[in-house]
Formats: sequence, C-alpha cells, structure tokens
Amino acid sequence: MNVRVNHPPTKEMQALDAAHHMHPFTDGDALAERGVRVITGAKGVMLTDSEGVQILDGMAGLWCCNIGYGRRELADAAHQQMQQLPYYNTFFMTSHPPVIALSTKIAELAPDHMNHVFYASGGSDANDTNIRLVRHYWAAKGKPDKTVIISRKNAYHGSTMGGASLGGMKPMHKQGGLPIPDIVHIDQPNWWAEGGDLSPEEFGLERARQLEAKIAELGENRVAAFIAEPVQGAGGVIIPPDSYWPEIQRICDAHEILLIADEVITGFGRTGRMFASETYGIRPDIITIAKGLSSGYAPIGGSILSDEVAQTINAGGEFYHGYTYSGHPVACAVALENLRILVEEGIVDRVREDIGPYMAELWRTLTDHPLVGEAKMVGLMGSIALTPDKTRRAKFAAEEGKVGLRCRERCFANNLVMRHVGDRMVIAPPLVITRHEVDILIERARRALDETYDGLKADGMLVAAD
Ligand code: PXG
Repeated sequence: MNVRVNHPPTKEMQALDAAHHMHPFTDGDALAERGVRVITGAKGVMLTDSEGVQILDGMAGLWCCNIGYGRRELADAAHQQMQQLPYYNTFFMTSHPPVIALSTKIAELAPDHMNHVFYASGGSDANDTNIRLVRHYWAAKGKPDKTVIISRKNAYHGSTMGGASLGGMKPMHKQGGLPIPDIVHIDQPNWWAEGGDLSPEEFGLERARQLEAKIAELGENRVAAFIAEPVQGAGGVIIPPDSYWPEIQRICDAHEILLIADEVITGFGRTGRMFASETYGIRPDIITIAKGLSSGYAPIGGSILSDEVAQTINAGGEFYHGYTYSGHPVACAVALENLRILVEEGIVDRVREDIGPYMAELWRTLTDHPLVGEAKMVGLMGSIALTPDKTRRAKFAAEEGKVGLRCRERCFANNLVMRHVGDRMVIAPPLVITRHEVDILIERARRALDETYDGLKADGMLVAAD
C-alpha cells in the first residue's frame, strides 16, 4: 500500500488535536490523556494510521463507506464537478445537472411509489426536514393537529435538536432539554435484552402493538408519523423479530399515520437490498438517506418522498425550508458515481447472495465463545451480545458498557475496528469486503473476545447482575 508520509509526527499531531479539536461524542479529557489514533489513509477495507499500522475497518467508517476506500472514480467526479460548477443552489427556481441526474437515479432505485428527493447534508438535518415536512403535510391536508411523531427508545436519528429528539437516547435527551415537544417514544424490539419469556415472534408483535396503543392514547387526530430504523444501528444492531414490521405496517395503514423509514445506515445495500424497506417488506411514505448514498466520500443526505407526500407538499404552497447545501453539485456528482459503482459492480446482489451469507455463517460460530450470547447478522450488519451467562441472557454486574468497552479496546489492539454499544459489539464492514478479509475479521474478533474473557476473569468481572 502506498503510505504517504505527509504529516507531522504522531505525538505532535496528538498534542495539537487535544489542544484545538473538539471531538463529537467524546470525553475530551479522557482523549487528551490517551492521545488519538490518527488515520492517514485507506484503501478497500483497510485503514492506515500515522505509524503505518494497517487496521481492518469493520465499521465502514461510521457505517457509511459501502463501496470501500480509495475509489479513484469518485475523486475524479468531484474534481470534474469542482471545475465545471463547484457550487450553485437549488433555491429560487434554479437547478443544475448533477442534482437532476442524482434525483432521477434515486427515484429509479427507490421503491416504485417513491420518486422525489429533498436534500440535506447528512442524516440529522434530513430528519429535521422530516419533522417539518410531515407537520406541513398534515396541515396542507387540513389536519393541523396531527403533529405528534412517535419514535422508539434507543433509536438514533441524529444529533441536531430535531434528530436527537426523534432519537431515543436518554443521555442525549439529558443534555439540552430534549426532546422538543410532540415527540414520544415507545419500546424497541430488542428481544435479547427485553423479551423475557416470550418467543421472539410473540415479543415482536407485542412491541409493534405498543404503536397502536400509543396512537389510541394520543388520538389518531394528533399523530403525524411513526419513525424507525428498519434495523436499529447505533442502538446496537437490533434486528427485529420477523413478526415486527408487518404488524407496524398494518397499524400505520389502519390509522392514517405516515411511516418514515430512517435508512441512513440500512440504505444502499447494507441489508442485501438497495433499501431495507425491501428486505422487511415495509412500504414507507418517507425514507431518510445519507451515509451510503455517497459512501461517505462527500457529505450528503436527504429524504425520499412518496408521490402522494410530494404532491401534497407541492400543492400546499411554499414549504419554507432548505439548506445552503441542499443538492450540493459536488456531493451530488460524487453520490451519482458511487451509485453507478454500487449498481454496475453488483455490490448489493453480492451482499445478499454471497458475502453476506458467508460472513453470517462465520459470525454465528462466535456463539460458541463463552462470552457471546446471540450473534445476529442481516446483509452485512451484525451484532453480538456479550453476557456472563448465556442460558439466562444475563447482564454483567459491572456497569453496562464496561465490558463492551474492554472488548472494543481489545479489537483495536488487534487492528480491528469493531464498536461497542453498551455490552453489544456491532459490525458493518464495507460491502466490498472479500472472503479472505472476512476470515481475518472473524479471527481478530475471536482473539479480542478471548483476551476480553481472560481480562474479565483476571479482574473477577465474569459476574452476572442479579
Ligand atoms: N439516522 C440514523 C439511522 C443514523 O444512524 C443519523 C440519522 C444521523 O446522520 P448524520 O449524517 O447527521 O450523522 C444516523 C447517524 C455510531 C454513529 O457511533 C452512528 C451515526 C452517526 C455517528 C455515529 O453508531 N448514525
């Protein structure tokens, strides 16, 4: 691999980073004490750090680098577009070729009834758009009281005021006085942690029916929409029981509630179909997109709207909403090239028919490890539940997340990026990962699990909570 040494020494960069760079979702003092790992390059599924060490990126960046790193074609697309037209806006009756081409392409790839795109710069602001959009939609239909959006606990829908309010992360709500009004949360379909004695199918139905109960409690005339990730990603890759989504769909249809599928992670091939809505038979009114839309090569997100939603919005007068970078030409050109590669190279079909099943089979073998309870995977996103006692699906006596953090650190020490969410480990490698690289990933994960187990044993932490 071509490693360019075009940066200051690692120690110097770490000091400057600690002095001047405020990191997202990071305890700044802890970071300054340990020093960051500086990533300087990447190719395929491999990252290179400032010491020249190669790390297997089991998280595709932040669940986004679907086509892998280092694709020259995307750099060329950006280069050409920057020379041709680096910026122009899409406000006030103007447009440009890349945004027209990208919108046409997304409409072709999206479910048949969804042919319109409103752009943002990422997933959070796209979900902010969705809040305003669904409320405007119902007002335009003469039902201005339909303003409440129902979401789920432990959901992640972004970090803006709107996105974090839609999300169901308690620690995020605590900072900044969230959620904003008229957003409520029901329970998530996490059978491993919350299923009790119910079968997964019974539990899936029970959790879905909380939506119907919540609509009844609030009154159908008050509820605008239900938003959910088809598979909760940042919440720990919670793959719902098969009974869950058909029941949610039935309830939304029966009660005149818009369904927003937040496919920021699951979109563009992650579950083995272009959208997870296809994987789970969901018929959304709105799909949130970002991440895999450009494989992370350029910041771009948006909302794909059904024909009915788009027509209602268009007929409802001016929608006073938009961002300077809505439909940014360079980001659109990059996304378009990314989608060309995704389609022409058959990357999504390969996830469904080859590399996904291959990895899922190896992933499931991890359940023979004493620390691993369930090991689940759909397409190329998966998770394992760490437990001190798998027969009882027990939690650790230690504070939740402590064991997961230890495991993540052992992964990193073994040059594998695998994240933890509480005491679940999550994985979502670039979709172009090869079988050989999957073998390496599993081998490193197993080694990290062994080392975590040994460390817990030595520290007397293999103890279940009561
Ligand atoms: N919706 C979903 C489902 C997401 O996963 C967003 C919206 C927000 O997108 P932006 O582009 O504004 O970040 C996300 C983002 C993690 C992690 O650690 C996950 C996300 C972002 C950052 C970290 O799992 N998801």
